[in-house]
Amino acid sequence: RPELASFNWEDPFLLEAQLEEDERMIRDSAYAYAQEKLQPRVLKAYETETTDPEIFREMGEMGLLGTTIPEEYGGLGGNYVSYGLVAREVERVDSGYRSMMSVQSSLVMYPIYAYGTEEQRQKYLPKLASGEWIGCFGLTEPDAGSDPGSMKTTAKKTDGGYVLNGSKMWISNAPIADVFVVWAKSDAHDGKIKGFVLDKGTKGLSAPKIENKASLRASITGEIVLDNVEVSEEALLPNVAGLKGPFGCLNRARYGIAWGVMGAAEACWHGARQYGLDRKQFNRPLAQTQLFQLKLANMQTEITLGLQAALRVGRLMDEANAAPEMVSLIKRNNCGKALEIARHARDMHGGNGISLEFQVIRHMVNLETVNTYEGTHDVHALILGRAQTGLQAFA
Ligand code: TGC
Ligand code: FAD
Repeated sequence: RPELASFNWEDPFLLEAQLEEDERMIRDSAYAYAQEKLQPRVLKAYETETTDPEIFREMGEMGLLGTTIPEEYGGLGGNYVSYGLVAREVERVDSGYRSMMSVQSSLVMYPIYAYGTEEQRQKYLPKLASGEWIGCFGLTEPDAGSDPGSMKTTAKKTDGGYVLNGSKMWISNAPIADVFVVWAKSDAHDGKIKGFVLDKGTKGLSAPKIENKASLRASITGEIVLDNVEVSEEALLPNVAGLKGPFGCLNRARYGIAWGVMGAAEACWHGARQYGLDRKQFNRPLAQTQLFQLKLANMQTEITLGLQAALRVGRLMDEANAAPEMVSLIKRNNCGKALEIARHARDMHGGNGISLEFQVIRHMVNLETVNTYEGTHDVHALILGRAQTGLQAFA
């Protein structure tokens, strides 16, 4: 009879043992950076709704931007499992910080790398990898959120370039961005959606900040206004057309989110467990009550399953064998479960749970955004519904 293995409550399925040495090293440096540099400033950033651009420089120095981009362009040349592990550690502190990082890596560096010219790669990627430049990704519009195919932003062909008109809404990093990846319908490409890379300071391009967010307050969000913005042919991302351009980026960012939210959920779970051990009511620790333990068991179960699923999809991505629907499944499940876990953790902290000092309400409110952006919980259900019935339920 084999020896009975011991149970590690924090890592029930021994995820740690399923990682390679280099993956653990990248994870460890992300953990150290997030705990030492981000955790001490998150409360103030959240309270005052401010984003410190210096964070991009720090992340760049730590190699946390462009984890999967080849080293020749300043990236780390790591795999998708490493990228997921970084997202988990950063979001263990705050979803807003992970958002800053994943927009830069998956939504700005990736399209320039995958769809851009060699000149565009050389011009933008090293500075984005070092954090010297900050990037943003403009797909959503005031009247085109879940349905980006109905966007109104246009690119009209001129002699030697294009004129862009339109507006984008809810764009992470936009007010402090140096580089804008913007998607528009191009008359020179049969009205198909094309990507453009714009530089800050281009005439007619502005990015006003959206104030008073109750969620994701440590990550700055803005609009992008394009008022007769003239660009040369060099701004066009030539190697993709149609919605599959932005979706190719979203597949990667959504995958990272599936790992990231598990970090936020772990922070809430560990916080609730410790609170229950420390706090006594009715002459015993809260953690000694059946209801409290039931909630902890549910958290442990969902996080363990969610992380294992994210690792599985990461391994398939690294084999170039992951379907977008797999990403929808884990993005939807892990966001929904993390939000539920954060809400329970908030409740388990009682009155203290509404104080920002105890972290859980910040995670809870942040996760409302994460459950909505990059495809809402319900939109991913419709993607999965379509995949198994063959029937399109969007429109
Ligand atoms: P549909 O007909 O399904 O597809 C149109 C074309 O796109 C291709 N495609 C994909 N390609 C690669 N990966 C995917 N995941 C793809 N999904 C679709 C598809 O093959 C087709 O190609 P082609 O060549 O045949 O034209 O398009 P639809 O208009 O019916 O789409 C419906 C729906 C709901 C699936 C889609 O529009 C959707 O996913 N909506 C959600 C929108 C969204 O996720 N927006 C995210 C904005 S960015 C953001 O939120 C960043 S926050 C980041 C942060 O701060 O961390
Ligand atoms: P809507 O599409 O109007 O959806 C509203 C509700 O209707 C949702 O519950 C949705 O599930 C439901 N719904 C929609 N269609 C259907 C349907 N067919 N059937 C059933 N239910 C449906 N976008 C970017 O391009 N770049 C960014 O960097 C970015 N950052 C963001 C940062 C923050 C803080 C936030 C809040 C959003 C960000 N977004 C960004 C936008 C985000 O992707 C959109 O908010 C999201 O895709 C949803 O679009 P919407 O807000 O227009 O909601």
